[in-house]
Amino acid sequence: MQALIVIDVQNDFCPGGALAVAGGDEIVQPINALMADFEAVVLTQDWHPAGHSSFASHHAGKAPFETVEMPYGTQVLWPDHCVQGSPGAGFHMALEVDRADMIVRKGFRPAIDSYSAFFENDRQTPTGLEGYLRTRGIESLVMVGLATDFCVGFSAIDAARLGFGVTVRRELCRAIDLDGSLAASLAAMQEAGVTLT
Ligand code: VGL
Ligand code: ZN
Repeated sequence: MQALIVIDVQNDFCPGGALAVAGGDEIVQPINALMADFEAVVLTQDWHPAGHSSFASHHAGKAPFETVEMPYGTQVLWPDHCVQGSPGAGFHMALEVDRADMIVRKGFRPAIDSYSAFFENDRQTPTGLEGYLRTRGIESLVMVGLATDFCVGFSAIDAARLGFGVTVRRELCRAIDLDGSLAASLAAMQEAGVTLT
């Protein structure tokens, strides 16, 4: 069984959003078209409380895209984005959300960020997605969405580490590309055994 995992196709990651990824909206229709080819469709939704610790605004003297040391490691600080219940946290209006079997929210704990759909940024706290996929008998995953070098990359690497077969459809992803983060993420995905198309 194969699942399509659609990562964070939300307004704040599309042009006009708080953490806009260039071309983020271009992938929506092709992702919709792909949904019919899969036995399961899962969407992820970045879902932060106001004042989240990954927001630069929460750290005095820090600007977006600077970093800070957290108990779990280095954290990039972001503009406020995907605040629970806000329009920016909503899915892109053209995304066929009704076709999803499952929607996984992540990043809702105030003190820890969560790029991956499987584990928060401590790489230990599970989101529950692994259990959902395994109990449905799903063994292989195709991943698409935003952003290639953060949430897609971390999700793909964790999924490979958990033993799922993982393909990332690069043409159906868009990247933030902060200080070489795209090249680093692609190399790490390849190293983890993720198939990149
Ligand atoms: C993401 C930065 C912060 C992503 C989410 O979806 O890639 N990036 N939160
Ligand atoms: Zn976020």
